[in-house]
Amino acid sequence: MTKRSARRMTWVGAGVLAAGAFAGAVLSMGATRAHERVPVREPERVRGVEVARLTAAPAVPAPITRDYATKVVVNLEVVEKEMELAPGVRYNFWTFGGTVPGSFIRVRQGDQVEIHLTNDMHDQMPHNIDIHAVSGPGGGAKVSMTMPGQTSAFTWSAEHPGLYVYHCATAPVGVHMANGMYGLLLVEPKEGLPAVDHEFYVMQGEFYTKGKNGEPGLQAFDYQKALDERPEYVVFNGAVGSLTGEKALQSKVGESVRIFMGNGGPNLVSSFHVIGTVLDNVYPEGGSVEEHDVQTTLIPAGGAAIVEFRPQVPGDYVLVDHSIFRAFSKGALGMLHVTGTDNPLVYHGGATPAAGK
Ligand SMILES: [Cu+2]
Repeated sequence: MTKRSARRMTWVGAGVLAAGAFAGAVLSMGATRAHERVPVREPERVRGVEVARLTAAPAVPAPITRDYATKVVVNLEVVEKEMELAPGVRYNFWTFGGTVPGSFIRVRQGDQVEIHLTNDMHDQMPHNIDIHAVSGPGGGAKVSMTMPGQTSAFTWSAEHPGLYVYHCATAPVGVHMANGMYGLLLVEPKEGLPAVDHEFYVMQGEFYTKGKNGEPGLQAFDYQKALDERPEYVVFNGAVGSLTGEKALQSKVGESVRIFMGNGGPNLVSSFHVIGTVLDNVYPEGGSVEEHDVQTTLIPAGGAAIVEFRPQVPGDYVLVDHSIFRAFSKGALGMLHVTGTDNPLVYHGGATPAAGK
């Protein structure tokens, strides 16, 4: 088995491994019945407790080094706040943790996750959370309905590894999501993800404003444009320019880069592409199967992908939704600025010196 396929096997997990195997294996207490076509999952015994360290995009919490399951307490606060959507354009965002996208949450497969959702006392609306990694009705939505000034809690077992979207699911759900209420939660496989030099958090979402793209001032939400799926803005990390100029992602030539890429929608799917490189590894839809040598990966609304690559020459690599008018006219554009020495054998301008001789 090659190193790469070995890595894939660990991430694929027992359930898919067993796809062709016979069903009906004997269950040992507390174990997962890996031989079932559809795995029978048993919650793990956990020990200890820790509070999750959350991060705002594009930062990602450090990889988990624990080799056992624990109880993880996640303290997440919903805040309605006015912020900049584009230069000169303001918007009243509804957020998880004060940012769009919401705080990045990182847990380990097997962990018991206790979500404490607080709704800021100055907020106007009730809010809740639906986490796509949760096994249970509504993904936690019903039991986390929280009025302003209140806190709710619920607990779930992180059984499936992968990268998951969470979002508000308070009616009207589309409005809460269109105002920025989404984020990513990573359930690391027990073996952890392979080490890389940089991990970044990027999430796409679109905004439906009364005023046309670029119209300055505080902009109200436009329900009809949302129904028609005609956004004025399609952005990464909550604003036009959130990943350009001084806010560009940074790496060096030869370093490996992993992007946890989500799509909050609420309507559009993303054709995610990095101009100037080929994606070495992609976990499509944030799941357990690994693909290689990918140019553009499709990320559904309410979905995610993990992508990895290693820039070989310096320069600016451009993250886009390759539905390209969104990138160059509506905001779905970010930069990875790569420094280091040129590598003319990989790429250079002009003809090959020996050519034509
Ligand atoms: Cu909400």
